[in-house]
Amino acid sequence: MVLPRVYPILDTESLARRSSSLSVAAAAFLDAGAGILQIRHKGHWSRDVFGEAELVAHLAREAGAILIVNDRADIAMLLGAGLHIGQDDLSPRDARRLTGPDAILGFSTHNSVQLAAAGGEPVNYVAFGPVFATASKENPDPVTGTAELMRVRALVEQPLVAIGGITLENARDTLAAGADSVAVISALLPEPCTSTGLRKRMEEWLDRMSGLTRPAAGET
Ligand code: 3NM
Repeated sequence: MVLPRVYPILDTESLARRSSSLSVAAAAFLDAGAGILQIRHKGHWSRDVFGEAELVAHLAREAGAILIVNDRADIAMLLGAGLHIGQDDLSPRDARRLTGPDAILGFSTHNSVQLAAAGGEPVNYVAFGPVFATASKENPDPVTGTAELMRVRALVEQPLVAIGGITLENARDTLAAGADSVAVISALLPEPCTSTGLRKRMEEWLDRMSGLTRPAAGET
């Protein structure tokens, strides 16, 4: 698959802290032209949260954007979305048994051993991080830095999305280190976190990233 260069993650906790919501942020990001969205909800999947996720799924479908759900194969399947799993979730093989062969499946890795193992798993893309320090994840793994990303990139053939502390300032170096895409939570959330602010922030990211290309293999 070809991953859109900017991979926004709608983290319900980060949004709630800024008095925003999944559907408001999703609408603003899609309006700005986002090609992919991930819903990340670490709390209880109440009916209300699911209802909002259904609205996001509808908006994403209308916009022709990819929707991915973090951790929960059941919710992803109910929404007709792709699934992103971590090292402590179902194994990629077991997740695949649920989602079937056609659903997009992403898999988080945090070091070279996990990344190399992911190369042999039935996943469409791998995530690698945290590349930089992050405040958006509880108990993050050690920061890898871009030099480590560059060193390990060739361990997998799948598209690689870098994650963790990515900002407009360091995204260029991250792509140059071999990432196909950058996954972002906090640097996409303006203060105040209004619908207009969210749309403008996403427009700025898409604009700044559009001119950047990942160097071809061997060119780095
Ligand atoms: N996963 P921000 S880092 C959700 O290392 C997540 O796998 C990570 O948020 C990993 O862009 C992270 O605000 C948080 O740093 C990313």
